[in-house]
Amino acid sequence: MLRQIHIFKKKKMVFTHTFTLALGNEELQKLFKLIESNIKINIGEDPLLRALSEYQVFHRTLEDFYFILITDLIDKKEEIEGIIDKLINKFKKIYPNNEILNESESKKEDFIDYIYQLQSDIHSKISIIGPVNAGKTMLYNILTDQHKERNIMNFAKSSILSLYELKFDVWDFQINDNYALLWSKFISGSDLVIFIFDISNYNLKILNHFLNLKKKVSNLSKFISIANKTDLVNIENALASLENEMHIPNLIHLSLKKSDAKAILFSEISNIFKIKEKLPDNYDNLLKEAEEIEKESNLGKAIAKYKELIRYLNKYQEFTEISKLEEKVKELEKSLREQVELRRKIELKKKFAPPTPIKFSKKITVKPLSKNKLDSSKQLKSTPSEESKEQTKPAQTKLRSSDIKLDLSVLKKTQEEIVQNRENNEKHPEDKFKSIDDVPDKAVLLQKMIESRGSKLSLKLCSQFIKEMMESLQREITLNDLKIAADNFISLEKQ
Ligand SMILES: Nc1nc2c(ncn2[C@@H]2O[C@H](COP(=O)(O)OP(=O)(O)OP(=O)(O)O)[C@@H](O)[C@H]2O)c(=O)[nH]1
Ligand SMILES: [Mg+2]
Repeated sequence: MLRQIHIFKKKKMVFTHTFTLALGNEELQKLFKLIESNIKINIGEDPLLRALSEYQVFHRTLEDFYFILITDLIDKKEEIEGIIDKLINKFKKIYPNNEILNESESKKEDFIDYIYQLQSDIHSKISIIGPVNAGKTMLYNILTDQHKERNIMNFAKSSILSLYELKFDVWDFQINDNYALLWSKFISGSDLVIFIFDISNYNLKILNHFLNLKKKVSNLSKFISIANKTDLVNIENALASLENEMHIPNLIHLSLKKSDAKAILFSEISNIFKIKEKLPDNYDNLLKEAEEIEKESNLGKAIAKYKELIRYLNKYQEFTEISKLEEKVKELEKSLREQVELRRKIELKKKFAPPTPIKFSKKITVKPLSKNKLDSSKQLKSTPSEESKEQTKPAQTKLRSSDIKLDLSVLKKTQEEIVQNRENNEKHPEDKFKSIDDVPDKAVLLQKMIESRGSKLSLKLCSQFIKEMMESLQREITLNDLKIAADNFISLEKQ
């Protein structure tokens, strides 16, 4: 049975249709990656992929396009190859420009009509087996419309079952013989085998014969067993005594003479094929809800809501809708990241202010540090301002010495890194200048220095920082100050 058709262009899914549920979105993306990395395989069963799931995967490339078909294990390779040929021919006819996404809806409808045609051309087969007089023909009549009934040679009849938008060929055996040799031919190639027997009158040996036949001839087919004519027995007792004798897989019980039989059968068949249900009506409301939240600019909540909808859509394998929402989530996540980044930069800018210890109103000279001379007492000299001299000289001196030590550890480390970088011949934009007087624009240089160290800071923040640094140091900035500032920024960002 043709379950799904997916078309990718480059890495993007440009068309998808699910007749019956098969691969979910994640499996599909994984599968596409595998196919993409192995494009030499043009068509056929890829043993690796086949082992991944209970389906067969067929794929073929056409220029930038990948056509991927998912079918049941029972489907024959030659038949699906024929289907892919037809599909690609139609595709080329409808989309001669090799473009599908921006084309009209009516073209898409034509294409979908055509793939439904292909689905019915495959003639997915349901065969009804069971002992003489079990109720097989009655079941066949309930399931099919018999208008387009055809004879399969002299041993079977076949007619169409329409289930949702899918079509199946149902076969009914015409020979009144439990052991007829033609049973094998009758069963072979079935997508589904329905085994029906009379629960009021059965023979264990004959039941076993049919179960074995199915296993032997068409092991990959799906299977439903029906204990029929429950109107003639006490069903609990009958099932209990059958259970004592043998186990019959996937067993349901009903009476074809009862009015609910048709509904039960349709539901069982839909379930076993995992026929795709239509999206429930409330989907539109759920989507509107998510869009409202997005309008309120509550990005986090909107993302969560859209992701919930994606999970919901996955259940119905509505891939086109899923990709739309995934795009939306990506967009929102990007905006959210930008917001967070902006907030972080603002926070970082606050942290990036000159170290507090050198902020108190003292003049601090930062002398160039050499690798070998990193003694704190020699590196920094602070000259108390007139104002602070008068006020709290002893306390401030005490505070200063410990704070300077703290600062020095940063300076020492940064200085070592600078020397190390030089030794490693790492080129930074500041290397071009001998002194700060040669620098045309300090803010631009600081920005470049930060960039050369692998990060970013806006020009506005750079010039604001230089201004604050000068105010705090109460002197002109040196090249070394800028290096320390840039390195300090990078180390803060890594925290
Ligand atoms: N009481 C009762 N009779 C049923 C039920 N289902 C089928 N029958 C009857 O069982 C008989 C056989 O039904 P068929 O549908 O012809 O059975 P079959 O398996 O096609 O039989 P052959 O083709 O002759 O092997 C008919 O008389 C049906 O009316 C049921 O649920 N309850
Ligand atoms: Mg019959």
